[in-house]
Amino acid sequence: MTDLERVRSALREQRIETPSWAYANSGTRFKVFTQPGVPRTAYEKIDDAAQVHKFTGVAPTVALHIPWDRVDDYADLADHARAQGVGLGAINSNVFQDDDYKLGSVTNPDPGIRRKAIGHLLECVDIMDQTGSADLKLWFSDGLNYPGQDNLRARQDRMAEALHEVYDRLGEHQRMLLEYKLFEPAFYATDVPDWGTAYAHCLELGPKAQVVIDTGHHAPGTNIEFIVAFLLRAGKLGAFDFNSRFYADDDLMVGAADPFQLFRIMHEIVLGDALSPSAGIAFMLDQCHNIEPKIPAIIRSVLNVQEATAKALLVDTDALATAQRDGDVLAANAILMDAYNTDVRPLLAELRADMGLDPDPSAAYKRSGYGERIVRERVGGEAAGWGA
Ligand code: AOS
Ligand code: ZN
Ligand code: ZN
Repeated sequence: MTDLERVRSALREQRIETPSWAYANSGTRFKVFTQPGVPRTAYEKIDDAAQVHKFTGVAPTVALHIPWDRVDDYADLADHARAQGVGLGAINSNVFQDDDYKLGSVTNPDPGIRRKAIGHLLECVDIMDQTGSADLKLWFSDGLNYPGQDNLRARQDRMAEALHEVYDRLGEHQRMLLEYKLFEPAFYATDVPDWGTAYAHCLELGPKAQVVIDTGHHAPGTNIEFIVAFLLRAGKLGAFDFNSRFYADDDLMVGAADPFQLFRIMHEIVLGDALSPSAGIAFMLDQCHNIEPKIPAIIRSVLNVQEATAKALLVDTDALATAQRDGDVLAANAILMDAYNTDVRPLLAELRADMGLDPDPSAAYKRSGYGERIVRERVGGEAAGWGA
């Protein structure tokens, strides 16, 4: 296989999972801007996700969020997805949107509230059994606003206890993906604030527990590709939540704020041989499109991830290893920058044509008329949950 064939086949194999909530209305704490044509049900969110896959060819699964995507019959939802040409992906739990969780969910000082939260997480595993999903994605908003508010160490014990109970419920082919976030909604201390904490809990739990890196969940200036390299080496990187941030957890389209960072992340993925679906890393988007149309924004994000991946695949790794061994700092950096500065759009357009797709997914989606059709046919969209 020539180098270019290797690049093409890796790109053809790439899989990006889109989040159901990115298709619905969302906003900030100040305002949820409703858009005409947004999905009213989980079924319609899947229909929209299917459009993204139809035009990009690399987004065959959609992540669900419980309770936002609660339905009576999850097997039926999975059948619906299959009929649209997509599958159901990770199940995202929600222990942050209930009055009971004001002081925390699984780390709450009240054992009754902890029980309720764990009950929800176990219910999510029941749902996975019905949808055939392999991944339970956990993000906890648990934390403190004021020093002294609760016992930091006791909260770690409660977290570990809850995670253990849920871990023990996982089926043979299911895993737990633990997401960390520096701050928000807690502003003094978060119970899973960073990759180190998530890693330590996952290590204690066992092989079915892995860390999720949400690219918007770090302090400014954090070297995310270092975290990628570290977790990959330890076999503890489970998934990404891709998005862009300028300030905090902005949830903007991935690759919009810092395409170079996305490239550096994908370079570590390529070096770690972790791009192929068989490597088991879930490349998910976690975005909210508050002012831009949703399906085109998700298509844009998928294309941005593809472009960063293509550039990462173009890095001459042999030459890079030689330059690194020789201590040739400038040559090594130039090799990386050469790949980053390559315009990969023609390569991707050609690849899409080979895959029987339109070379320009954004234009093809626009031409399809789907956007106008959903505006005509859907009245009264539901909010994704944030600030709703
Ligand atoms: C929250 O900030 C996180 O990014 C989670 O991934 C969250 O669960 C997701 O955005 C929607 O559920
Ligand atoms: Zn996330
Ligand atoms: Zn987030």
